[in-house]
Amino acid sequence: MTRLGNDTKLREGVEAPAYDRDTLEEGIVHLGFGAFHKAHQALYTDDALAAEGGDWRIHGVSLRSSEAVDALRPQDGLYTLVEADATGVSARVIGSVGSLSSFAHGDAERVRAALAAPGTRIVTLTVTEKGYGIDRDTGGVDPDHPAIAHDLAHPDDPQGVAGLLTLALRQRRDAGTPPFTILCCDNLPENGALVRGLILDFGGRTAPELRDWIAENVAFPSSMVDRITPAATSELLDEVREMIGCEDHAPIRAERFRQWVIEDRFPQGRPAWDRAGALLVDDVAPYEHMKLRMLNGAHSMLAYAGFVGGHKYVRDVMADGDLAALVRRHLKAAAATLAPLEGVDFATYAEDLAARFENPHLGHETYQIAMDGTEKLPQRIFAPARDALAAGQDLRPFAFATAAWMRYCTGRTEEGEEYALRDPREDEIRAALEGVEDPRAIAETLLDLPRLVPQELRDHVPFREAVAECLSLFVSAGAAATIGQEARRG
Ligand code: CS2
Repeated sequence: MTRLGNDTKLREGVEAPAYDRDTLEEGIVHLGFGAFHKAHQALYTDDALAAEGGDWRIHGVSLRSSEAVDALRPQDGLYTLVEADATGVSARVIGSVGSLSSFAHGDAERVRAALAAPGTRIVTLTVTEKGYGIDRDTGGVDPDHPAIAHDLAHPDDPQGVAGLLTLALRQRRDAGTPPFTILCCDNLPENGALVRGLILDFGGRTAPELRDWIAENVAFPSSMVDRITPAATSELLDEVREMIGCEDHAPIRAERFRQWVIEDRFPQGRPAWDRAGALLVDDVAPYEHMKLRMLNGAHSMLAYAGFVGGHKYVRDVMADGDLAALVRRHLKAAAATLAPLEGVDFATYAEDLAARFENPHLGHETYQIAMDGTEKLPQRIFAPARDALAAGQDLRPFAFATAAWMRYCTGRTEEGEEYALRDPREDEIRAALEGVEDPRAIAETLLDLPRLVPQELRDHVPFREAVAECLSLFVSAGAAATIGQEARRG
């Protein structure tokens, strides 16, 4: 069977790019090319190109692994996006991606050239929370982060996001080329400002005269991104072959729902993302808080409680009545910490989220969401918990979520099987818990890990007590009994 590419004929009914790909140049470099980008920003860009054209095709860059890029190169950048909701699935082929580079596998020069090219007017980023190397306490660089440490020592031969962007901005300034706009698409609060702080600090350390120029000339709009995108599986390849009538080695499957709220600040222009359904606004922060605290907060809670409770997929969690009730409880508690947002009813948003989590056509693994907890919990669980504490609201749902994470951190299933925590601080967590058996002591140890739980929460005895109580029950009675008891508590 032929492989997907410029000249393949697709099965009837499969939507294909509705524009002439060859006539449109590239204008975006995307760092962190992978599943989420393919299911989200590349799709919005595909729709924007169909609506309005423009030289906005994407140069996809994978920073570390080369898998995603290797699979797509022989397909002229074309891949299938399968979209699934409760009513079923449909397939479309996305054409917005043009060139592809694998930074760590021979393409470093190419990536640098693309970042310096005048035609590149936007750099989008999905490098995950841990990819940046931000010290969340200072807002600047974390000098111990491997990529930051490397790039501070070798600013002319960078490997990480901060180093690469700073070098490219320096080259552009020296060449008189206007800077690109940097658009962060990771699940971080006020993500534009966060990345700006990182780059300004990095720039200040490596090229002080550049710092002011960046501060004055580079735009860092924030954005809230949303689309549930499970990691691709090998079954997807078979399914897609059937659906489109040819081989595709790089398909991706996501829920049908999608949302993108973008701060409209693009001095060098942007694709017609608004015509693709994105919401362009002045202030993204309220949307970010809603999504991070409600969707992602509930996701993390259900991932830890679900994983230790033996549920492989999010949809299985939602089929467990007790845990589904706790998901709804969590959504409500998270919503209570939010300032009102015009045009959005948080109760409706919560019900829609529960329905999305129930999606029977999506195999979203709890273990996937459980990854990188120390990078995710601060904005998903601890920030709303701190606000709930300040407002005198119930802290119990946040304490339960924290305890579920701690139970996960013990690294062993109820059947005694060991698993990797898949957290950048995994070694530190394991070392801290070495020989600590008593659940109360485990709770104390993890609550007091440096740079994790905000001081106000650590100082709040009832919060500590609730976490320790939930964790003790997880350890002594097991996940099912703990979840059942917690659900009855309401
Ligand atoms: C999830 C997110 O893996 C995770 O941590 O919570 O990837 C989530 O699926 C997306 O943010 C949905 O937009």
